[in-house]
Amino acid sequence: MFADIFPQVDLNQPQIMGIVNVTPDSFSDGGRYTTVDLAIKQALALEKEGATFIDLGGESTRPGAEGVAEQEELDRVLPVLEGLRKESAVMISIDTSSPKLMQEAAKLGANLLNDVRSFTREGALEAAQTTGLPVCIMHMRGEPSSMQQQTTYADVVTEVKDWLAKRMQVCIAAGIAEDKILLDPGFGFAKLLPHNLTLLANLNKLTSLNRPLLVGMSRKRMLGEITGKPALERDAAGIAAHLLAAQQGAKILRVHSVAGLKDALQVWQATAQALNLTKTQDK
Ligand code: YH5
Repeated sequence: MFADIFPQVDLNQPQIMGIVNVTPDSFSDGGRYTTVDLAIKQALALEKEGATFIDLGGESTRPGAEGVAEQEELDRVLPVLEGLRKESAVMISIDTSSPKLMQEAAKLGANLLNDVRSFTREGALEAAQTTGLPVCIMHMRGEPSSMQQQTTYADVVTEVKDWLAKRMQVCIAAGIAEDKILLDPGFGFAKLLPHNLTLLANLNKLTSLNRPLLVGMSRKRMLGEITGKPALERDAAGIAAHLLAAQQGAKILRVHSVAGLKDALQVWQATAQALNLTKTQDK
């Protein structure tokens, strides 16, 4: 159903996307080298654990975060992309809203443009279209700095679904092929815990948009609110949440910690295979 979007990756099976944040550098040249090198090492380690995608981001979009200067974002992300591309054939996703970074990243061999602002910045839609790369559009309201002041929904599942359908049509009208679009409900973006839980419980309803679903809940506040645990102790909760998403048809699972989720998916897939064998024996 979702053949041929990415070379060598079958989106009919759930895939794991490992998150690599290219964190702020120290001002010394040595600091920048270290940051780039560490980010590449982190990406290769996540690939070894089972990630088929790496999401590279140079801007914090957590609730309340302010934007980063565009040139600084380019300076953070591009050296990591260039270095990782030399060392690995892993699918590289670029988490950015910057049209300039989208275009430069495409030249350096990026495989996916992942924009939490869904290509709404001036020139972003055109930039994305020009690259010819697949794009992920994600539900959000406003900006990360203000989104948690816009959390009123009558029916969150229907509103997110209709918003994604509309935004997909805007992308198609701008010349982006429908079969290059991925969709994401945007867990934690302009949403409170009940909205996030309702979306997770009803994620299967988004599959009728007939596009691959990407989801990211890793270490987010919703998992903290459920478990009472701080960010770095939320990975087990994240495994459960992403497995629930995969069972409802999510195809790319965006996480900080890959190995545990890989195991969980293998247990599910082995069990599903056994169920098929049982059904065959039954008839
Ligand atoms: C996403 O859902 N999220 S950046 C706050 C946290 C932890 C994690 C500790 N980019 C998504 O991961 N791209 C981000 O509190 C994304 N979908 C897509 N497609 C936010 C993030 C995070 C924020």
